[in-house]
Amino acid sequence: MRVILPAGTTETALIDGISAAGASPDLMEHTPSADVEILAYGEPTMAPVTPVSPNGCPTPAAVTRAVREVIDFDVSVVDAGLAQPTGAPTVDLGVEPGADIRDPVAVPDTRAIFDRAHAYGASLPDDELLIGETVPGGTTTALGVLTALGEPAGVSSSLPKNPIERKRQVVDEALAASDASAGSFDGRPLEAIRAVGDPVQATVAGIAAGALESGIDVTLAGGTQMVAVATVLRHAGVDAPFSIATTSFVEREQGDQLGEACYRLNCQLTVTDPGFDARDHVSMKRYCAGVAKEGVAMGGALSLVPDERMESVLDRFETVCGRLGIE
Ligand code: AAM
Repeated sequence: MRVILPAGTTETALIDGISAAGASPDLMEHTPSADVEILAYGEPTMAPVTPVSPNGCPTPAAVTRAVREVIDFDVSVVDAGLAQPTGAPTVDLGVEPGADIRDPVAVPDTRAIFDRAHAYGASLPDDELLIGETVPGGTTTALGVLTALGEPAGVSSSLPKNPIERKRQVVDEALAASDASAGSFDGRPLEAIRAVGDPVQATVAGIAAGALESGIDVTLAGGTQMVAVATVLRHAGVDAPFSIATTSFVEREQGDQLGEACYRLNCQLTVTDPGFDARDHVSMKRYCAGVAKEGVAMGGALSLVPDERMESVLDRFETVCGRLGIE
């Protein structure tokens, strides 16, 4: 099994109060670079920080890494618009950081990114792929693309209390800046990303489309950001079957909306509960309180764990947290 991790940035993350994928706005642009180092090496190497939420909850990369230390899988990181250097090996598809979606153009070269990602996905030798993401602000850009395409699915948040009204306001402004409105990009998914999306969406969608065309089994490992990518794929005319695998934390927040969206998009949904509530561990309690919820392919990685090995993953998560200097 290979996990592909497109990692990138959007200036949308800098909007006040929109994301907890970093301790502060100036640290947020390091989050994806650090996440991929944690996945590759077990701890940050070049990145100056371990990504934590403002209340100290560790990045989902720590969970995905814990799974990897128990059941082992291959990882390929794709630079999908990193704003800071990373010490992890990356695939270079020439992707630049995304602009604030309230600018007239958020991802100038969406079509070229999609095409290069498509060629990469189609070329992979694997039978099965899990494709994840790390892009702070990604649930806001997901709402942008969903709205632009007229898909009513909701979006989650790395914050325990989802700032959904603020996100809607930002998306309304973003659509206005592109002379667009809800649903006006129907059938034109790459133009939707160009206007109000982020470079990670273009990369994930391209890799998935290419891989599916080559007959590879694809699981999109993530929550509502992957619902946005699934919508892009369906609007792009991709009709092959694929799945979404996410965490119980996203499902708890989204309720029936998540399953309904997957049903509309004709994709299978797998939800995994890692059983964090059974442990007396500060970071696990924070996840149970709705901090972070998902990211860095966490839900997809957890879906690979046989029931009898989940306890070992939780033990390992405690070890990874200790290594990162987090409770
Ligand atoms: C990725 N790295 C993270 C993290 N994510 N480190 C700490 N917390 C997270 N939640 P939002 O739109 O609220 O910013 O949520 C999306 C981000 O949260 C993505 O980067 C996702 O991978 C996750």
